[in-house]
Amino acid sequence: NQSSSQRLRIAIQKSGRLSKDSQKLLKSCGVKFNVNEQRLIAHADNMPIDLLRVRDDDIPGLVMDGVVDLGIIGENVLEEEQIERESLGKDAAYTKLRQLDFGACRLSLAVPNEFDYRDSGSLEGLRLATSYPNLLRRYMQSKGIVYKDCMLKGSVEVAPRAGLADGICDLVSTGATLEANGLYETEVIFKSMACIIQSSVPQSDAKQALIDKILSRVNGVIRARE
Ligand code: PRT
Ligand code: ZN
Repeated sequence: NQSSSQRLRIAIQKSGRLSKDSQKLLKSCGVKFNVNEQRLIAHADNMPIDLLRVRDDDIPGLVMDGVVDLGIIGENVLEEEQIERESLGKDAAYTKLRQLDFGACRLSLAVPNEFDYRDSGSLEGLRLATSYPNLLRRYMQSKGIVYKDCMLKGSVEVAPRAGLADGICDLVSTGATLEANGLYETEVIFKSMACIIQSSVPQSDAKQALIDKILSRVNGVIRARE
């Protein structure tokens, strides 16, 4: 059919925190390509590989639906999409080939500096702003804490000051954003790195051989950088 390709399809973030490192990794593996900022697809010159440049949020679903063969994505976004799909009874299968050496961050609970926080029980009945409602729900359920959601795709860190929420659950790397917004981190609920994942759809021998070659080169590149 038209949408299944002989060429290996790899989804990477178009622009954002993972895009440069994703491109650099593939180039270090010997995949030669030039990205045109206007274009969705970049064709490799020296291997039967097409790069699909998309929003990071779309990558797990593209892999789980078998639309692309491989994806490079943050474990936070991957896990969030997996829980979401499982709760809707949608296909959520994939294989994690390996964790990568970039994209480190953590999903944490944070509250205003003046909040008297003892443990996660201090959040009982309160409202929490987040872009990761599924990861937050799984964590709070494991602690037996009932809370209220405030779903925000952006500006999560300003929600308490704006009176929209009592606390937040957001990604943190240096902690500078929390500090700038008068918040402090109370609990890490998920630690994340970028990873490379493969679709669970069976591959032709030729495509699987190419995936194995890419993966062994990724292993070599990361070992050399350690
Ligand atoms: O446009 P698109 O949807 O593709 O991109 P996006 O805006 O959704 O994602 P992007 O590019 O911001 O992040 C992509 C991925 O990078 C995330 O899903 C994480 O896996 C990873 N990552 C690593 C981070 C951070 N570090 C990070 N610090 N993603 C976001 N942040 C943000 C965080 O949300 C907060 O606003 O940076 C701020 C906190 O940083 P510090 O250093 O101040 O603590
Ligand atoms: Zn995104």
